[in-house]
Amino acid sequence: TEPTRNGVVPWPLEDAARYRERGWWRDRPLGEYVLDAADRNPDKTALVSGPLRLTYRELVERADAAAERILALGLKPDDRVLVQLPNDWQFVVFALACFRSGVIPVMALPAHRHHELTYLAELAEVVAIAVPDRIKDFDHQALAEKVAATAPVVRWILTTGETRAPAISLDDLLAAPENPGARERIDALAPHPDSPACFLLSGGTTGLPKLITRTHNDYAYNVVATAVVSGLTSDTVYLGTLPASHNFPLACPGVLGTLFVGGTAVMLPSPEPVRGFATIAKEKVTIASAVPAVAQRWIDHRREVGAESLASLQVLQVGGSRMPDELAARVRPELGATLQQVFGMAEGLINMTRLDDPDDVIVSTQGRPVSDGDEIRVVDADGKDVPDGTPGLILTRGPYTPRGYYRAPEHNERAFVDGWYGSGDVVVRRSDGNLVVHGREKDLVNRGGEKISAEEVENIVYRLESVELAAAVGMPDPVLGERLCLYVELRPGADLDLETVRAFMTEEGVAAFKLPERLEVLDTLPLTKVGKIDKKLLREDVAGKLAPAV
Ligand code: J2J
Repeated sequence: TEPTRNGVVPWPLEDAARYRERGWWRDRPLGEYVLDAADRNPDKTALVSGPLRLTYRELVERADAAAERILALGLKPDDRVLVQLPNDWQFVVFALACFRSGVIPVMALPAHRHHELTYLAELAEVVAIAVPDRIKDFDHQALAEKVAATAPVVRWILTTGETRAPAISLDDLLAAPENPGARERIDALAPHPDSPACFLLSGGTTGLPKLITRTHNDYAYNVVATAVVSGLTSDTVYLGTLPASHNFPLACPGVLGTLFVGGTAVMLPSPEPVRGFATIAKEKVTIASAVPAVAQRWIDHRREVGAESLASLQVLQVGGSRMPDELAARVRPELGATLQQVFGMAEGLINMTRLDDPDDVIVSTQGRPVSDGDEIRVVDADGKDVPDGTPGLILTRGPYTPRGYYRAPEHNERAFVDGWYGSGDVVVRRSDGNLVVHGREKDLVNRGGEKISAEEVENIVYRLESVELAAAVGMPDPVLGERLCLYVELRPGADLDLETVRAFMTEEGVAAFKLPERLEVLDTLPLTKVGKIDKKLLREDVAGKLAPAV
């Protein structure tokens, strides 16, 4: 193997050689694919966001001008920037400027607060933070200032909208250039295709999320392979409503896939159906992606408003958490679109149902890998392969599945075995190759697609003096699939209620989606034979309490 390049755990040389030979790695940085699309059709609309529409020419001119401006500011190729931008044009132009200049965006979520951002800023040693001025009544610029104060490497805060000194206006950095001529100069800086294009956050199980380095080579192939399977063409109009820093809307095929093929990407900050449907009708959206809870809301909304507004929608991609078969069966009849189930992970592997699969596959499986280069094993607890039809843990490796997390050698030893990444998902492989997700053996709660690490929540809750023992578990929820329930055992004489826990976690700067939604106080938490808290029992306990009384 080669030495690590900027935190990337390298693929073994023979695998890398095969990936190149097969044409999966094309040794081109991400930005070039978008420039190609722009050269083919410069006047086509590339990006729509609220009132703003950018053609391909305008998009790449802005991105290259922005690349020059951020370099002039003092950022250098391979520097990391923490990006916490909502789904708006600035996200896309800034990401593209980073890909062009070799500056590496670290993809944080708008929901993150100082607990998450401080950690990410320090781990990735970011030199800048890009935030909106505010979202609703939350002041993101103040948040960025707070993070910068504790992370000494941060030199710049870049803010959209109303910018207060010392922050710098991101809107100015991303503005249309007066003299569009940056392209050749930026071309000359083309990042090495094996260097990181961006850092994604793992929906991991450890105390704090791991960072996933995605190289230009691997990520471009992720985009290209999924764009083929999702049938993207230059006629595609893609609606991005999930937070664009998630792998799914960003690159599976998402916004990047759309821009690679010369389609139109439409950004919406929320999947709320009234505006969502109006946007689909106005822009003649052909494909959108959603988590199951959003698909459910759209189906409910469509019952109220009729079908007209969705006439253009051909494909609805759904993934992030397990879609119940009953819900999957309603997509085609009620929304008039082909359902594409997506079982993916920011760590790489993407499975998708094919658009022309039989109904049975589309409705009751989570699809199969998008690339011939994806290798999959399904194994038992001892790591032995199980036959098709038998549930087991999925292991995977391939041309767009990195071989390790950023700066996490110890964790990598457990999560990657001989290059095989174990996501902790329990799946059944059918004889036709399609996977069905049965459950998981990892300690996280999947709240409608947002992943919550139980350990992360517990670590914070242990800071409460009243808490002797804590266990965060998932409880079933009809809409989100799961929500977070916190079990605690208290110190003698102490008491605690849910509001106190939530207020404390908010004070600690934890993203709101990680706050427990139910608290159970027990005299003693049940332990397993080896003395660990018996979470299986707790999950059953809360599920029993929630089940409707017969
Ligand atoms: C069951 N569980 C699923 C599905 C993901 C596309 C789609 C999703 C993600 C994503 C992504 C699931 N049914 N259809 O990155 O590009 C759970 C699994 C998996 C974890 C990964 C993409 N689709 N999951 O959700 O990195 O447990 O990526 O291991 O956030 O989500 O989470 P994440």
